Amino acid sequence: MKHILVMMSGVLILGLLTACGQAKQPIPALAHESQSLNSGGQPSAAHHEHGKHNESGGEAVKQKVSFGFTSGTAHAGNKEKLTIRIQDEHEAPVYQFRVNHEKLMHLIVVSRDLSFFNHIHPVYRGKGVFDVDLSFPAGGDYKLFTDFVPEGGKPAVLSEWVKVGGEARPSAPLKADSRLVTETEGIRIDLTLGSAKPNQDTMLTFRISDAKTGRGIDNLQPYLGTAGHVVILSADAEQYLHVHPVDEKATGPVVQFSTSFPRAGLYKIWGQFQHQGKVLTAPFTVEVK
Ligand SMILES: [Cu+2]
Repeated sequence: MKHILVMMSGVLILGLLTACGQAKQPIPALAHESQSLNSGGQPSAAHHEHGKHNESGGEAVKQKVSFGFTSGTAHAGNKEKLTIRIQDEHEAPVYQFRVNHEKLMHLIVVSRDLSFFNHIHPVYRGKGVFDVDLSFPAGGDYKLFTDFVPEGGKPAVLSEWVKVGGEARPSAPLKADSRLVTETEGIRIDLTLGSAKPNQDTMLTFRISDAKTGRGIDNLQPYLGTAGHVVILSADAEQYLHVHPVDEKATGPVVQFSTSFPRAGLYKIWGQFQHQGKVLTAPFTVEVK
């Protein structure tokens, strides 16, 4: 249980941080502040992976995120402006971020039942503050994950739950797909999972084809600088993985990702690819035994 609490902290142990030693500035309080709890040098629940490469180690520096809505409280169906503030352990802003897959920050938004998924890119306004317009389909709890690389530091994923007002939708309990196939924009995407055992390398193989003809699509475009992106969340949204292809220059019909699931249970997987200017998002639910 303690382990899980540590993972819920939404704070990563990170490498060297260039913003250290910056003068403290008064920071307006924002809602949903994620406090740092993690100090044990444990790998966090969040992993950012490139092929089989895992980032870890380095000098421990804590960072935290605060999320706030300009409207005060977000409401379903409205266009909301979300402000994201990244601070170091002394509550000084983190000033510099590295471009990672063409963006300074990636934001993943999911509903509690993981039926809703959004991957967007906040704009950097300086002094550790990003903002982005977004909207929520229904009232309820949503988890926000910011994915970024502080200059001179390690890739970070900080997350927090936020409440959204408005009528809630009945939540759909997650269950493993009987067939790992989905269709979007006239494109069929099949997923084949290698033997998925907790903490063992597993290959995710996506095959992208024309839904009508079955012909393999071999002219995928790079999406954010690589052949595809995969985001994986455990059913409780505590385990977050962002994986990039083994061959970042692949153009289809097959794109492979290597990862490992941290423990047994249900996971939702979103594969994202780009074809003819359109981003294809393919959701799957799998069970790791
Ligand atoms: Cu992104």
